[in-house]
Amino acid sequence: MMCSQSSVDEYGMFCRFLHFMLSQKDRSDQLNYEEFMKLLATIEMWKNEFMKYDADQSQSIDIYELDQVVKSIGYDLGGQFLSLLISRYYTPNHCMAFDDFVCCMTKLTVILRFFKSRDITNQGQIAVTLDELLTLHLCN
Ligand SMILES: [Ca+2]
Repeated sequence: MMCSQSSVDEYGMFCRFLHFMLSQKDRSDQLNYEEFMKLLATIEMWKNEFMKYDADQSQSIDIYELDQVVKSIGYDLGGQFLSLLISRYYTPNHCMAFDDFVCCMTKLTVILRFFKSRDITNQGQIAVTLDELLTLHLCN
């Protein structure tokens, strides 16, 4: 099934990418040449990941394919979390286009990276201050 629409337009995706990249750097709200090239490389990397996990080459990620993607980054989807992802990133015809895939995976990657950096004992639990939680939320 082809994905006829996404929940994020191209401009929105680019803005989210820029925001993501800027939040990872010095917060100067500017991209230098090196950072811009890194942005392009990141988009290319996500494109390759999208094509890799789009097993049926439908140009969209279905729920089974999403499960494989998320497992590849170290997370096992639970039912409640899967429902949230579907409601947030899937179109009414149950597919996830490339731009939604990028937004979803970028957010998941940042959150998982944050969590793993705090889960030093690898117990699956961390303590987070309200300020850290709000910062994480606003930077994504
Ligand atoms: Ca597919």
